[in-house]
Amino acid sequence: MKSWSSVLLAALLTWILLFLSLLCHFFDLQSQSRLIWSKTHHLASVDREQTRTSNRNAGASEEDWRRIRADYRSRTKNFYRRQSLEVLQRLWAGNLPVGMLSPRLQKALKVQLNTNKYQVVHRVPRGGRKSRMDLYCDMKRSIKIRTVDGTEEPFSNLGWNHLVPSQALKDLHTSPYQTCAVVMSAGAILNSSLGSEINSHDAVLRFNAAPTRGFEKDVGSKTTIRLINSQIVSCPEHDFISSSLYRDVTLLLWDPASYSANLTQWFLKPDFDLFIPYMERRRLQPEQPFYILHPQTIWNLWDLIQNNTEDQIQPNPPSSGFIGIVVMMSLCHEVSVYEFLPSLRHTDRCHYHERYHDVACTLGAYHPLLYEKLLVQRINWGDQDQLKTRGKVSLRGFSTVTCGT
Ligand code: NCC
Repeated sequence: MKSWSSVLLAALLTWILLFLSLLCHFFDLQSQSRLIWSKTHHLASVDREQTRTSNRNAGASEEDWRRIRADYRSRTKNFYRRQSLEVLQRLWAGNLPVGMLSPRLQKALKVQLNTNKYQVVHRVPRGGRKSRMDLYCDMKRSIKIRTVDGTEEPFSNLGWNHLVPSQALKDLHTSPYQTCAVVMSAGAILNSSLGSEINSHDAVLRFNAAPTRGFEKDVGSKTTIRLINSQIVSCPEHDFISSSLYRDVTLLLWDPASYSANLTQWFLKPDFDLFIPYMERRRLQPEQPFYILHPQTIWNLWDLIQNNTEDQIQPNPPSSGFIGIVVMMSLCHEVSVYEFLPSLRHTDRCHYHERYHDVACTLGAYHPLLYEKLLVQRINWGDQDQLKTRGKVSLRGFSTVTCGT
């Protein structure tokens, strides 16, 4: 009797699951079909145009065919540009409700909202209407850029107070740098000719595996600090040990712990194993300034973004871009940020140094990148023309900001 009722219960559960998955599939198809419809519509119109052009060009020469192909390419590219121009204009103006995004991006953002890998304790979104100056003061008050200094468990027990550089990151340079540049790896920096302007700054921060060789005209050649995520030191394809990208610069490495984890829990279970490569590098090259960001700083920045955003943001760490901007605001008097807020050169090409296209690199899916950008837009002191034509945001360093108590 007991076994019959178990069989019945199992059958009932299977039916419910089947019904639910069909339902999900149906809704998924609906949003997908909207996207597919718009894409098909676009391709059909490109195709119709192409047929018309082909008919017109029957018997065309090889030269004509080259021109036709170039024309086709540019029309396909324009489709992306037209679609994202409105998003871009709203980003420049600091007014971008998530409902504006394409179904594909909205879906990615929602998926990322549903998984809470880092057990982030969600706060109620508080909204984003603080004045620019209040935002600066909020940032200055609440952000602490800390690095692992070997004084806390488990690192104190492992002798890390002798392993980490004896000079703190903020003391590497005797006083704050006057002007600093933060150079995003975005594809849109190609053809910018910003290289010499970037080189003119006292310190330049770059990210991960973004190269300068071969791209000097657009991104410059000076690198003072390289901010790297833990994939760089742990994934063999980045060749961390021998690549010249990671030599002769200050390295700042980060990896997210769970939101409320202590350092021992993080040490035992990092996202990617950063500790062994770090110890090895410190042993082999003790003269290179090399720091690990304290994971509390990462979530400190996440809290700041969430506390100043009306939507609930992805419960994942901020992108290296945002982390790097804030690090430089704590080390410099003035900070110029290039191609974080996309310029008119915007493109769905992910990086300037790779032929890989994905709009999520610019607007985010895993990282709360869109909200980071909206926040940076709100603290920009530069003018709209610099933003649109050069992709340049001008920020003040915290040491230049005077706030009440
Ligand atoms: O791509 P990534 O970032 O190295 O870029 C550095 C920062 O530049 C800003 N960016 C980049 C591209 C773009 N089109 N627009 C932008 O605004 C972002 O702020 C970004 O943070 C990262 O944040 O560390 C990230 O790293 C890569 C990857 O791990 C490294 O490049 C090493 O290969 C991540 N990609 C993957 O994991 C596949 C990316 O999500 C975030």
